[in-house]
Amino acid sequence: RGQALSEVIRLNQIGYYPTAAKIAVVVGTVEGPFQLMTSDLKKVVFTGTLGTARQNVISGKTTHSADFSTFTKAGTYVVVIPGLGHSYSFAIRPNVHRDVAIGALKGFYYQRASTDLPTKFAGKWARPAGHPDNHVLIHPSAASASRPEGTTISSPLGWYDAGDYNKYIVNSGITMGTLLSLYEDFPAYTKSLPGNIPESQNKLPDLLDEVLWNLRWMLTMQDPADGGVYHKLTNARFDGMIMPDSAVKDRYVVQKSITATLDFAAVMAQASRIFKPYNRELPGLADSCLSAAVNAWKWAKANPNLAYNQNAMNAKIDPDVVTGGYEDRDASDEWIWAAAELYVTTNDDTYYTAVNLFPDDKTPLPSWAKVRTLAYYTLARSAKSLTAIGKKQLPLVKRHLISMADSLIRGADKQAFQTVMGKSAKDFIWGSSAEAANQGIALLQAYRLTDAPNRRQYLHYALGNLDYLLGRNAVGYSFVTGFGSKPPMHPHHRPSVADGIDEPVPGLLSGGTNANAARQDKCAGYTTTLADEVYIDADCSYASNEIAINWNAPLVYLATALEALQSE
Ligand code: 9MR
Repeated sequence: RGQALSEVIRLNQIGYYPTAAKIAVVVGTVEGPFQLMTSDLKKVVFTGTLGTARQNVISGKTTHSADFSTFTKAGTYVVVIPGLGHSYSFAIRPNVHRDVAIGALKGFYYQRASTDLPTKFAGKWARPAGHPDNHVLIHPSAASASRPEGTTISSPLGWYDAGDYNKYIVNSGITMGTLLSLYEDFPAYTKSLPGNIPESQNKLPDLLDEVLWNLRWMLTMQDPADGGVYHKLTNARFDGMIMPDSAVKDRYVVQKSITATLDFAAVMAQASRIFKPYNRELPGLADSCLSAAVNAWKWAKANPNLAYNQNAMNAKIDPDVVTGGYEDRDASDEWIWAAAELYVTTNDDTYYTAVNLFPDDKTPLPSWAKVRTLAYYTLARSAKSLTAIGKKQLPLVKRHLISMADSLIRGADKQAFQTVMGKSAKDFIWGSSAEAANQGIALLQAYRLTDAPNRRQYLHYALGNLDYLLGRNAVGYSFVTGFGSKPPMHPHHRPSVADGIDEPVPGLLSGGTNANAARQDKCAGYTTTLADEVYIDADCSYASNEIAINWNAPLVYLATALEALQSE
């Protein structure tokens, strides 16, 4: 029929569940009929009419939706707009996001430090080990009586944070919290997720094996002398675009910080209750995690004002460290998260009452710097096992979850792509893809843990944000490497750039559209300043096209949770 590919038809490039909503969006002023055809363009299987115009409040552009939700037959299809062309092909079938869920989890394997990735598990992205991290220097900022400047510690394993090779405790915090919560929320489904990792044959679920790789590193970042946790393990400056085994500069642990120590306490407390049933496989681990958490909490109480301030540190101390800062002057939310995790794991009310868990009626969307709401997820999820004091305030916790979910879905139907993501230009920050994924998680928490009248809408819009990530968005990319017809091919990710293989390492979520990216990374090639369109698939674009563990984790959560819930 002479139809050409039209990139203005935006949809989930992976596909749709048979019984769920199925929406494509056309950017432009086209009206009239649309068709669903088999992907060979031979047969029309469904005809509909494009929806009424929606106005994109960010760009001013007009969009129309093609809603084929009532069509449920499994197969591979394209959306066709007569006169305009056809979309990328996509599937309608059960389990349609399972490969994305598995792939995004596998993304963590590719980020492993201190180990080679053999072909058996890494395919063509096999590579030798980098960063043994067994002789890590105590940076002068971290020097203490038992660990003076210039001495070394061993701090191997862990995941590389992002496109760079450093390991940051703060960012590991929310990443681990998200993956551990996925396990707590969907244990049965999660146990069935195959990792194809070296540990796949052992008795642990692969998700927990992957988490263990980073947990074991985190444990080494605590100073046994006082319980404080070093803010990060890092080079003094970023490496060039080289492979891990070529990146051999000195590694340091820098000063302890309040945010790193509290995030560590939260993760260790949560890990302790999750690994407890695996004491036979991992003797003593759960106990070690709990004492690590308790010691970190004690250090935090004694050092509440030790924020990490890289410029101030560099002004006083050499060598200067200029890698990722993860600076956060406000630790009030880290206190709340750590207190909640310690309380739930120990049932000790003193943690619950140690800080004001509900300082105001806000429920901030989780990010590396804002972890308060992770506490509410944990309290709501643990409802049945809370002590009296926690049970009493459960209605308040649920009100927080519902008010967040309601404010997320408010007006989403009018949004140009009918997604919660992108209602406002404020969504398009550094790592906006994780905003979309974390909005999805917030909606799923309110869906699962409350009986809100809108809860089915929460589920609907959580799936809508996965559609966003996989292509129904203002730039037409699927933001996950290796998934979809138009994924990032040039992420800011050192192994993907340096390995000589055309395809980037798969299963990694690009940070995505970022209104301020051009000013932040000064990469050449940005063509627009429209907030929802500032994205380039270029490896110099670390502000719009890097990958990071705290972005991948909510993708793993969202894709896995939606798979687990697909029949609801
Ligand atoms: O994700 C971080 C983002 O919120 C910040 O705005 C940005 C600038 O400070 O840093 C991002 O984190 C980067 C980290 O500092 C170093 N590793 C790569 C991370 C992703 O770009």
